[in-house]
Order: sequence, then C-alpha cells, then structure tokens
Amino acid sequence: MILIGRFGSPFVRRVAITLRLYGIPHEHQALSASGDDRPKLQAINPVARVPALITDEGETLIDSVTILDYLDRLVGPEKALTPSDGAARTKVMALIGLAIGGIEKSIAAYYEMGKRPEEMWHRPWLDTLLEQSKDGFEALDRAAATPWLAGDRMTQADISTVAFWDFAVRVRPSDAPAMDCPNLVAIADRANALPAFAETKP
Ligand SMILES: N[C@@H](CCC(=O)N[C@@H](CS)C(=O)NCC(=O)O)C(=O)O
Repeated sequence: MILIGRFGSPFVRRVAITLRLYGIPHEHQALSASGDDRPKLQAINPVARVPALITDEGETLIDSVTILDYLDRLVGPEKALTPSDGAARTKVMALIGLAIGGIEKSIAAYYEMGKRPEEMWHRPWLDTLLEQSKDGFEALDRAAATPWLAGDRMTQADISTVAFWDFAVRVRPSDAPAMDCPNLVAIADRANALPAFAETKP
C-alpha cells in the first residue's frame, strides 16, 4: 500500500503513526498539497488533499477518517487502536472529536494567515479561530485520563491528539492566547519518545 502526503500534515502523520504501530509495510510518497506536486496529487485525489492511501487492491482512500477505518478493519478488533464497540469506543470517539475540533480551527487560522497577505487577514475571524482551537484542546486536556487519554492503553485518541497538538503548537502565532494543556504536553512527550511518533515528527 502507498501513503500519500508529507508528515507536516497532522492528518497524514496520524495515519503514518498508525501504520507503524500496526506494523503494516507500505511505501510513502511525500507529495505536498501545494506547489509542483499538486497535479500529481490531483491525479490520485480529485480534491488534491492529503492524506490518500492506495491499497494493495488498488483502491484509493482519501481523508484520514476513512483510511484509519480501513486500517482498523485490516488489523482486526484485537489489534485496532480504536475500540470496535461499546463504551470504550464512545469514549475514544468523544476524545477524537475534541481533538478534531482543536486541529480544524488551528488549521483554519493557519490558512487565514498563510494564504492571504497580512493586510487582508480578517482579524476578528482569526481571533475567533485561535480561541476555538485553544478551547478545543483545553477541553481535551480536561477530559484526559492518565497515563493515556482514555486510560491505561494507548488508543487512536492519543495518536490523533499528539499529531494534532504538535502541529497546533508549531504553527500557533506567538501573540495568540497560550493554550494551557499540561496533560496533552505530558502525553505528547511520552508518545514522541516512541519510534512511530519520533520517525514521523516533521
Ligand atoms: N478531513 C481531512 C483533512 C485533510 C486536510 O485538511 N489536509 C490538508 C493538509 S493538513 C490539505 O491537504 N490541504 C490542502 C487543501 O485543502 O487544499 C482528513 O482528515 O484527512
């Protein structure tokens, strides 16, 4: 199978970490969603977004949600890092929902600042996005168990959170309100010491 996209994308990174933790052999094509790579990416994903995954059967999956679902089914419920049902699944999904809220707002702010000249930034909208991102991650921090987000065992909630948190911290402007997330910092430190996380850190 082939993973498409650079680890600088938190959505690509969460798939790349999962592939490593599952021990699934794969190729990696580090295409970017912008610049010269765009036509090549568009030939794989009509929306020209990363990640995409080309399966061994030749199916192309786009969006990290569909890709993670595929990988979980491939390894089966015993090994899957998203519990397949019950309260354990609901808990992990609730945590991932908060993490997605935090990262989507962080990325929207990143695009507002990166895609427009500064004089065209809509400051009230940018401030709202930065607040929403902070609120999402801080809610996730309050919901965190220990040593991992959902308790004793590392789950997809940890993988996604660490990929998203690392990105959000990296791109957050220095004058934005600081995010107070000691639990996320501790989980990211613990996770980033593991090879699957360290090897994919941009
Ligand atoms: N919901 C998607 C989000 C993917 C996404 O936003 N990817 C970004 C990179 S972080 C991208 O390719 N952006 C280029 C674009 O949207 O044009 C997922 O989970 O895979």
